[in-house]
Amino acid sequence: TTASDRLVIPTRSPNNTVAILTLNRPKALNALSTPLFQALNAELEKVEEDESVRAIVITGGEKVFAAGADIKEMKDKEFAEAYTTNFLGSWNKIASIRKPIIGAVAGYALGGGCELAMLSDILIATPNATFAQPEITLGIIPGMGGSQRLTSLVGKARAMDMVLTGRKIDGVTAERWGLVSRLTKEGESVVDLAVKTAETVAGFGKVAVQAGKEAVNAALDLPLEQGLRLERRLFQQLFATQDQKEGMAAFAEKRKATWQDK
Ligand code: CO8
Repeated sequence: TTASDRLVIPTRSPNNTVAILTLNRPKALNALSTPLFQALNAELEKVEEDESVRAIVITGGEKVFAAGADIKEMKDKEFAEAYTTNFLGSWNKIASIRKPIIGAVAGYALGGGCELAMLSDILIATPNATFAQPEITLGIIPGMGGSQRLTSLVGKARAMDMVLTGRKIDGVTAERWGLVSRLTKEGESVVDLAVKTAETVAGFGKVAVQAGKEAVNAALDLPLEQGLRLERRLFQQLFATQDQKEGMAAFAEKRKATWQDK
């Protein structure tokens, strides 16, 4: 296979610390077929295990993120098969990745594409990107967090509006609603901005970064009291790391910290 028939193309940032995974099914607007998801999961597993990777960018490039699950693949599915083979259940893999994931969205992020984008830890988009949960127009509903994560991110009224009307929102609105944290400026590449952001994260100690990700994600799952307890525990545990000693010594000595990842 050549690079152009790979469904997910893995590359690296110039300093090698950021793995960039580019969805590559342009003729189908990166529709998320089972083979594409298998390829993405395989790449995620590789980069999760690779010590040199400190942050991950997931993108479809500068034109389209993903126009949803593959409708042609789903069209004739029956309940028994979908249920017993756990159809699309492996999409959840990405939620178990401990390294920080930065999503870079240009163009369509629809249905499963919007849900995949929301699974990023930090989401970056172009102002004219398109986010929607159009499943209702196909006689279904979101299946990978579009009714759950979206509601935590944007609140009930907006999530209900998107899920029940299939309404499209642009990147500017997505940023205003809190789905996206940064927008590209005129002429700026969304992948470059995501890589730059990923490099910033990759420049910090691995232990603290992982703890920060774990703690923020806990806020979406746990009641406040339990979330605060988890945060406090992780916070206190970081005082057992050399990176805490180094980070604070570097501040006192007015120099840049050198992280040990331990
Ligand atoms: N699945 C399969 N093929 C697709 C998809 C898709 N989701 N989206 C686009 N394509 C294909 C088109 O069929 C077309 O192929 P061909 O050239 O062979 O006809 C090619 O991509 C280009 O698309 P268009 O010609 O339609 O391009 P346009 O620029 O005219 O339109 C749109 C772009 C508006 C994005 C349009 O393609 C569209 O509406 N696509 C479908 C969007 C959609 O409804 N997505 C939601 C899918 S449902 C879903 O994601 C459920 C997720 C549940 C997750 C469950 C996990 C457990």
